[in-house]
Amino acid sequence: MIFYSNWRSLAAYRVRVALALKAIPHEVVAIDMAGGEHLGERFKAINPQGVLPALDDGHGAVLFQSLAIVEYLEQTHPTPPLLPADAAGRARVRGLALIHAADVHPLLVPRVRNHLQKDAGLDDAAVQRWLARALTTGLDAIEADLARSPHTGTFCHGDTPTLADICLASHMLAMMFFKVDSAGWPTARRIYDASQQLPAFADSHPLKQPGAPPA
Ligand SMILES: N[C@@H](CCC(=O)N[C@@H](CS)C(=O)NCC(=O)O)C(=O)O
Repeated sequence: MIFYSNWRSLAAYRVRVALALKAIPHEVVAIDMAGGEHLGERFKAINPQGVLPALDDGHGAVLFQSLAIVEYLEQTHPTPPLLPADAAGRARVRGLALIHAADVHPLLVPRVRNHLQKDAGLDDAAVQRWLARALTTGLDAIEADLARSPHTGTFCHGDTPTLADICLASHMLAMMFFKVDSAGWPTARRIYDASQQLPAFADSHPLKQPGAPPA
């Protein structure tokens, strides 16, 4: 497998954690997002959307969209499972994951931030308000469900990590990247801290990847 990644990409992070949890051997190809390599013809021949990540499965399929890739890994490498066995549990885990991956993260990505600054003329403070609002309203919803559900355990759904924990960690890392304090969401914070005790999460941290700045 070839994993097209970038140290800072949160979507790539989600796939990196899934690969690590499932201990799937792969080669990493780092794409220079800051230098615009993802927008060049060579990478667009791999992922026509020009975004990270992408995964070449080594059997003729080139996959894109982090959650689609994680679902592929789940089906091809079912152990350990990242989705619960029951339908309601799977829907809850996917729902929690999608609050971040479908509704919040798309508001934070470089092309949207660039558009807000360069085309819409927002200054740094206004962009920061945009980012903080997206992150905190999303985390409000995640926290409310985590706090009310009897299925919440050490992790978002039970005592083993699922796709929801991968996306929660991605959300909390975005809070850190954009300097939004996460102290007001205690269940989410507790679960994020638990995930960081696992090497698959800790070793996948963006700042631990090749090309990342020292801190
Ligand atoms: N929904 C996509 C998001 C992909 C995405 O936007 N990736 C970001 C990095 S986290 C990217 O490549 N952005 C490039 C840009 O915005 O120019 C996924 O989950 O894979």
